[in-house]
Amino acid sequence: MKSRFSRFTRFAPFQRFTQARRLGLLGLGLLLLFLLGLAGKSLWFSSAARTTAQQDTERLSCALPDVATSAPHPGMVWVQGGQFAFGDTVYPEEQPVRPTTVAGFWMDRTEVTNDEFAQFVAATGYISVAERAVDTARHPGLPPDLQVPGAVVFTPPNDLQGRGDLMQWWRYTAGAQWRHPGGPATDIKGRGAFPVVTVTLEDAQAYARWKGRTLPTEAQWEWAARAGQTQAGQDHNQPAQANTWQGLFPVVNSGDDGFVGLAPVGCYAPNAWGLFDLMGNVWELTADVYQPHHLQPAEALTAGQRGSPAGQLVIKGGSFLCAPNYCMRYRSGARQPQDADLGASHLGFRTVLQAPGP
Ligand SMILES: [Ca+2]
Repeated sequence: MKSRFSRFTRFAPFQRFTQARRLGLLGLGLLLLFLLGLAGKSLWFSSAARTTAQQDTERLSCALPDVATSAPHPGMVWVQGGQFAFGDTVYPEEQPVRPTTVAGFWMDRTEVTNDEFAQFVAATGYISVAERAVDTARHPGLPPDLQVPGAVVFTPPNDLQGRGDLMQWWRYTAGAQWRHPGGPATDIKGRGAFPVVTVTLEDAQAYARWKGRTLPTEAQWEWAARAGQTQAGQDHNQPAQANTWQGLFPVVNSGDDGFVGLAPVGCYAPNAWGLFDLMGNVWELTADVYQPHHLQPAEALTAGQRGSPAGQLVIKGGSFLCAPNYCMRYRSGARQPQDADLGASHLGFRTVLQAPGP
């Protein structure tokens, strides 16, 4: 199928999720899928009904610790510098693991929320990438339906034909943008505390500049998520304190962690350094251009150094869609490429600030 995705290999790296085969999980997943098929669609309807019920009662905000207004940078956490083993060994792109040193920096304690992004838009009149006509000069030959403004939206499949074709659950949706993250029929009313999604690199950088900040590098993000652990490996299990997917992706999500879809920021316990939701909820943009392996940090190019917000970036942390049977990327060392100018309903960001520590 010719699409914006296949033409630009968009989301093609998702195919690598099947490398879970190495871990013996794929066979187990297929067996479960077969058993689910035997159980018929009643299971699916049951899941859908549960989803609806949970959405009716979902929390729209979670209490965060008070921000000390006397603090140098309210809402940000000081991340001390240190040296750590950058990378992991679960998927090939996380390797090689390299000793890496990161200087101290400030980091948003949560993902940037709809309310925060709305303040930025109100102050600047900013129009996000998903609201603009697609740059066909950058993407020549796109079919007309992919030239309209929009973003990629997760849509649970009604009829799953294996998991080889991720287009079964990702749809380019005209009119999807940060105010309508699921498409024109959706909105963010009452969801100001949810992470802003469908934002691109350009959007995130514009917000960060407005705040006098930047996006984290991959090494900064991973070090912050490690929270003092110098080696990967302590966080290989599906985290209890994160919004991920419980069940068989992409058809059954029990929502045992309290949320089937996105969660407001700060609903789970922070890590040891006071940072919320680094794992799960939404993938987070970094400033680093994606390479399919770990370069030395000195070799890494940021999008700014690259000179244009094109190509693919490293995103980190996994999302509410990460499940053990499909995407074990709710780990500090996990990484994934993301088209820099394509928003998605599971993609957000947070900012960092280079400034003296407390
Ligand atoms: Ca969840």
